Amino acid sequence: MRAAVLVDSNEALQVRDVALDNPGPKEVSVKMAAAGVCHSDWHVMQGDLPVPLPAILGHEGAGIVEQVGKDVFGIRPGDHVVLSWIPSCGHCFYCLKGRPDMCDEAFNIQLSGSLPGNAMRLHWDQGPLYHYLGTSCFAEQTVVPDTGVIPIDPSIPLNKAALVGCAVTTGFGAVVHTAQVGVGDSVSVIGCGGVGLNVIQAAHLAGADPIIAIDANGNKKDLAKKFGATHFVDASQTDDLITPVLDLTQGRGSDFAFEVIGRTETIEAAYGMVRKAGMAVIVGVAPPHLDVSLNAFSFPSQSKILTGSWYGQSVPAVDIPRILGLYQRGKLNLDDLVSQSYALEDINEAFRELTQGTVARGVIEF
Ligand code: PAD
Ligand code: ZN
Repeated sequence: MRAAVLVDSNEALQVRDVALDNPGPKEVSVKMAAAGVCHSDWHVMQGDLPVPLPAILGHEGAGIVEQVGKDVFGIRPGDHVVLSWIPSCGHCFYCLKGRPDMCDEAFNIQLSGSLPGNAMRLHWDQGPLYHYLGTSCFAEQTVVPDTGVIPIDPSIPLNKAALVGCAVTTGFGAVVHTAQVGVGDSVSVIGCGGVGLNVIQAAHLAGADPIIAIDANGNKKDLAKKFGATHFVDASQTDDLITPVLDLTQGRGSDFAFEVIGRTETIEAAYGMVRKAGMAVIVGVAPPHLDVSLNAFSFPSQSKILTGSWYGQSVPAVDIPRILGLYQRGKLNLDDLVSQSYALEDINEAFRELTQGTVARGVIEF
């Protein structure tokens, strides 16, 4: 089968022939239909997120089940599925605490580049070939843990469903689970890419107002407004992102701010633009060696909540069908998220357009 391999950081992806084993007892093989192009993969390509290489990237995918292992129940060949990049184990401390987003086993497979139990199902003629986030869906087929496939209604187009594997669930969950935004709350969102647009549309669905979208690419203004932003700040025109938010919130700052880029300056700005006792939610993934600088006195005196959100703090088996139901009933917009489709052979072009900020979401279609 064909797959996009990252051999080393700061290199282009190589579309190569690779081999795939049959699924193990608790694994599922999936014929991919579509895979979204997420900035997290780009972080890996830049060397900003350490994962074992060479690996097949891609973590935002949907497809059709081909084979299931002998101990898999409830998933059958032919099922349409979305992949989850947190295949939570269900029995670690965090899963039992109701926080599968923090699952220890899922973190371990992210670091080891394997499937649970150190299983390696990918092979090529150049030595080891690692899995990525338990998904590796920039490939015609993949093998994933059974906990990482979520069956969906087969009438939903798979190129739209794929985005619910990461961008939509991450943005939606940051608003609905992490921040719990309410009607009339003011929200600012720094970064209007595939994930940020979903923060905006979930905030709109939750009844937030105003919703202040901020992006350094002025082309994102129309998109942000289409997804529910009430105001847009062009960050290429100012270094001061805080004053425009204060101006739109009676000088207080917004109730919630979401950072959806992964840069230290914008994380600091998100904390700065939140009102006293408001909440800043960091969604963007910064390189692990970077630190941010925040005023120490402000912690007690302003009592802001600063938190992160990983995969939208979601329970994928519950949230992915929930989000797709909202799409089917016309409440969430997935159609305008898929702004560009590419063949697997054109995957480097898809990443080039991601970094230029010209797309809402690019999708590889198989
Ligand atoms: P994207 O490339 O589609 O969007 C990023 C947006 O940020 C673009 O619109 C840029 O124009 C804009 N931008 C970049 N730099 C600046 C700046 N200095 N000031 C203002 N705007 C700027 O990325 P994405 O939406 O796929 O991902 C965004 C981040 O979220 C990225 O760090 C990714 O790794 C992270 C992410 N986190 C999770 C999670 O679980 N927390 C999941 C998925 C992605
Ligand atoms: Zn992602």
